Amino acid sequence: MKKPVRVAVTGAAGNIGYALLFRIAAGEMLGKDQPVILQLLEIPVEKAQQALKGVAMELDDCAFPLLTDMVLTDDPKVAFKDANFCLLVGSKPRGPGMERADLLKDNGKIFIGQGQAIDAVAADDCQIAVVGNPCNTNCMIAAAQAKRLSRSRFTAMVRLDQNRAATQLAKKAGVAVTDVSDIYIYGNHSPTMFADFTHAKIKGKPAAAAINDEAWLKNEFLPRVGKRGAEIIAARGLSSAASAANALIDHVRDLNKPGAVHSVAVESDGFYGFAKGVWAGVPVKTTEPGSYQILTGNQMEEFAKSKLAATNEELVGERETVKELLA
Ligand code: NAX
Repeated sequence: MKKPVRVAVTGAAGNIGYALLFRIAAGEMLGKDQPVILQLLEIPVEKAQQALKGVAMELDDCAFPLLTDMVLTDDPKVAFKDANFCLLVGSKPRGPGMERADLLKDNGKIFIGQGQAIDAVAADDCQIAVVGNPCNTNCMIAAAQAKRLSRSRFTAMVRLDQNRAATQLAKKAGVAVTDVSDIYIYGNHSPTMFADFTHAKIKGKPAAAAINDEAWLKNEFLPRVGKRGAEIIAARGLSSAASAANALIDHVRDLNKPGAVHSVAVESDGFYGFAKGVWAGVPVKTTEPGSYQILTGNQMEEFAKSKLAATNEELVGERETVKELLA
């Protein structure tokens, strides 16, 4: 039996947490032979702590063979202690009348404290994945606190957008989702993201040729993927939770599978024209567990370049809004 790894999850009593923890404990993220210790963080509010206890009782009631222990806490330093994975899901939802800038600043503060705690107490090999929105900018804020850990270990999730894009292309072409490949997300996890259909393939051939409907790709596919979160909220009355949890499982699993090529938001060194230092979605190839090579070889046409410039502009604007949180 392998030694257990420690997986810290924030916002563990929330909607995504409820769809995520059981799959981690079942071995779907790190493998069916990898025991895990779940270290669960919730806010220091009675209702949230009670809900967390309820989730832990249900985890107990599953008798998962791989779940060797659980820690429930409201203290980030306890949650992140020796953690090999820190999955930062928890953040505040946008309240009534709240401006996006206020949300950015409010949630940003959470990620300063969590970034500091992770850098102080997490395991040396820790991998940090940020889901709480605005996830690219929150990831940048947390990573700014890293002194001991490498900033390359801080990633934000755009995998849900990749999965959404793959399904939309498959439906339009009338093929199985497994026939779609090479569809990657660039930029922000927001409606400005660019789901790069220009390099996507269907049954190994260019997707644009297989679909043969440029207007649909530009004017329907892109907005549908970009605004899918809002479409789910309108239909369900709640934001995407199971599909977000599933995407996080994919994100972490593929970051630990050498050879996997997938979309991840990582620190820009100027790739594809993104401003240096923002966290932008890009295709990466996992080299060894937790490490990756950024794939910079895709030639972009003018249309794609304009989309990349727009999503970069939004990321730069978000960085400007939170600049006092980056010091
Ligand atoms: P919920 O509101 O159901 O749960 C969030 C939980 O986080 C709550 O239980 C809350 O008490 C807790 N929390 C808040 N601040 C915390 C803190 N400082 N430390 C620990 N816990 C804290 O939201 P849920 O539906 O689970 O979504 C969580 C986050 O994921 C949101 O920010 C949401 O916008 C974001 N999403 C990101 C996606 C992505 O693709 N990157 C897609 C899905 C989702 O919209």
